[in-house]
Amino acid sequence: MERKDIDSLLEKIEKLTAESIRDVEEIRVKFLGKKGEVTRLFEEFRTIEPELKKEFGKYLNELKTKAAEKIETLRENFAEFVEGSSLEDFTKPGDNFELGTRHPISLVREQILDIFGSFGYSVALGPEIEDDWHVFSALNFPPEHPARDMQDTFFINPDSSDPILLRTHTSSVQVRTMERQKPPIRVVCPGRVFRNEAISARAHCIFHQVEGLYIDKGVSFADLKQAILLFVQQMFGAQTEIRMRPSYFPFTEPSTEVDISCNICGGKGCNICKGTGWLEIMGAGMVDPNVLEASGIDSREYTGFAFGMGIERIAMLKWLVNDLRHYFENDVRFLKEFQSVI
Ligand code: 2NL
Repeated sequence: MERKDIDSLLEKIEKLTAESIRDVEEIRVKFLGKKGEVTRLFEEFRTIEPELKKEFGKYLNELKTKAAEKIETLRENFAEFVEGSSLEDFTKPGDNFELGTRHPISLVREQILDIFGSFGYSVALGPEIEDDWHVFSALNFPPEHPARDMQDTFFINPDSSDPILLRTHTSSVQVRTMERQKPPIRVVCPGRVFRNEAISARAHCIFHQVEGLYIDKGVSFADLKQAILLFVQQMFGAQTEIRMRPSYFPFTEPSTEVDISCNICGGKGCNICKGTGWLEIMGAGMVDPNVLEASGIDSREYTGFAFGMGIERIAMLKWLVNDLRHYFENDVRFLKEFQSVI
């Protein structure tokens, strides 16, 4: 072996071109394979005189490195044909792609809106940033009501005499509907609401609500009761019963807290219903005449009912979610639980 053998082989390799990944593979075998030309020189190296070994060894190693680099460069031209490509092998199964899932809050919201939609209610939306009138005053909150306090409500401009705040319920949207539209009114108002609360498994400073409002001549508490019964039977199953307990809200009179029969234990008592057989799901009542009048509706001519529910709570009962924070953390392990629900 002489140096020029190595030089001419290197020159030959440097000039190589390839048309396809198969050419590259052939080149690799031809030069670096077991019986390749570079490999053969390495075998000849054993027979070389000892005093020349050092010099030739270095030279040969350089040849091998350069040849490998050249082949790698050729291969890169076809890189997209090598890895994960169907062009390489048409019989390969297709790539898996993951479908997204709908968030449980969206699923429940759509279901609630669909049910009330089938009763003839339309959907109304409104701003999350509101004024005092639409969130409190028009809803018959007295001036000193604790909800008006900074402790409970997020104010954008705490020092202003004309407060701007984050709505604490979507009733503000219903007030705007009443101001704009003459009865009969049938609306459901979904949306985010904000309360100044410490975050825990049971409370969050942001949550989602659906409120509903029905105003017409002669609307009675019996209508409220029937609307809610039909709603819960579609939402939680036809066997579901309701119970109404007296309650208080500034904007309704009379007011009630609505419970459904516990569909986990069938009413016998379990740890979900804390042994009572009943689960609280919403608040409701007959719209206070002051609220109708504040929005320009004649309370001698019209009556109405309203209700409000937290979507997180409904979703918790439906799917036994035990911590509110799951809804806000977007942990895919939680979200994937709802893949089959869509
Ligand atoms: C609850 C209770 C409720 C309403 C919301 C309402 C709206 C207007 C007039 C009168 Cl414009 N009432 N909304 C009535 C009763 C209860 O919500 O527990 N929500 C999560």
